[in-house]
Amino acid sequence: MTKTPIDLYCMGWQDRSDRVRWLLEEMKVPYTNHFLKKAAGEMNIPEYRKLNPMGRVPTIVDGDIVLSESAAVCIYLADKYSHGILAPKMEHEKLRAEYTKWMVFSVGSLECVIARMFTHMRTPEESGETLKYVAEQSEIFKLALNPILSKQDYILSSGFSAADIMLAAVIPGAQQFLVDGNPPIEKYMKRLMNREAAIKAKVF
Ligand SMILES: N[C@@H](CCC(=O)N[C@@H](CS)C(=O)NCC(=O)O)C(=O)O
Repeated sequence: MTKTPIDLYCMGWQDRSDRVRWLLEEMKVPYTNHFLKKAAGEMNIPEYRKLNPMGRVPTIVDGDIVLSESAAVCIYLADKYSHGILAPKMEHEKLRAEYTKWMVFSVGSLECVIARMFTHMRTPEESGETLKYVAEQSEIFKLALNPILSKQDYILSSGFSAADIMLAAVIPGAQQFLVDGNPPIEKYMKRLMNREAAIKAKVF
């Protein structure tokens, strides 16, 4: 357990810092939120740029460790503080491999498709193309997610892990394509949204 709280730099409760905060709450690791106001230029000040040269959030400071990229932050924190509970250890090779896949999938496959809905919606034509693309990709994501979530409560057979935090924090961005009318993911999301730590972290 840390002696000094981890510093978590974010813009609000529901930016990509949400998953980090949720994980910290699950592990009961003390942390301090630092809310940066983008409009006031607080992500551009040299002190913050030293922590994250891109001026983005989330970034954490944990002693000597300064880390950004939400998936990397969650991998690091779960390995360091969950004692193998929220992140399978390497000695459980198969589980660890699966876990790593889902941690990377959540941002590398899922979130980068969902993010198009924030950046590629400038005209009605572009919006139509983007929504079609996200809908098609969502069908592909369901091929991977649905069979697993139809037979077990969490993405790993071993139970709840940081991979569920990453997935559940990202999935609502494609609510209408992945969740609505799709019982395996609908039930999964309900299960996760009601966790005490998720509520405390104000993820949803
Ligand atoms: N891949 C990064 C994305 C980080 C990111 O783009 N964060 C957004 C907030 S959710 C941000 O800082 N936006 C401010 C900006 O782009 O100026 C992660 O997962 O942490």
